[in-house]
Amino acid sequence: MESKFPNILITGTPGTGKTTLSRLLEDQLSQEYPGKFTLIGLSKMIVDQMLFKNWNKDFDVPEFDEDMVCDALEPRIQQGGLIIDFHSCGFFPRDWFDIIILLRATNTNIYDRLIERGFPEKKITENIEAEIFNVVHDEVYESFDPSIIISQNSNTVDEMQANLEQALQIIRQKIISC
Ligand code: DAT
Repeated sequence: MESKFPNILITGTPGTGKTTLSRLLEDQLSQEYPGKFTLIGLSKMIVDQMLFKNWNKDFDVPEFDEDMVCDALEPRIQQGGLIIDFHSCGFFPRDWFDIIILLRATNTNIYDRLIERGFPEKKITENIEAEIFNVVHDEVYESFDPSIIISQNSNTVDEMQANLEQALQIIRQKIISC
C-alpha cells in the first residue's frame, strides 16, 4: 500500500531502543510535517484498549489478540503517517508499512536496560535469548519485503543519533518520491 505519508514500524527486542527512537523520530517529523505523523506505542494501546483475551501471569503481560490489534489499527494505517513501536510484527499485513526499522543491541546492553526497567530475571533471560536467536530479526525478514527493512545497531547514544538521521533521510526521500 502506498500512502503519501509513509507508515513506519519500529521493532526489535525489548530494550533495543524502540521507544526512544520512535519519540525522537516523531518529534522531528512533527516539526517538519506538522500534523502528518502520529506515534502509537502499541504495547500501551493493547492494555489501554484491552486488545487481548488472556493475561500471561508468568510474565505479567497481555497475550494480545492479533485480529483485535489489526482491526484497531487499520483505519489509521489507511490514513498514512503512522509510526508504530512494537516488539512483534509477523501478524501485520505485509502491505501496511512503507519503512521498517529493526533495532539490535548487545546482550549486555539489553540486560542493563531491562534490569533498570525492573523486569524480573525470567523476563530478561527470555528477551536476551530472543535477541541471541534472532527472533525479531527472522520474523521481520520472513514477513516483509527486505527492501523496506533497515537494520540498525542501537548500543550507544551516537548510534541512536545516526539511526535517527538515517531514518529521517529515508522517510524524507519516500515522501518526496510519492
Ligand atoms: P524499547 O522501547 O526497545 O524497550 P527503550 O527505548 O525503552 O527500548 O530503551 C530502553 C533504555 O535504554 C532507555 O533507558 C533508553 C536506553 N537506550 C535505548 N537505546 C539506546 C542507545 N542507542 N544508546 C544508549 N541508551 C539507549
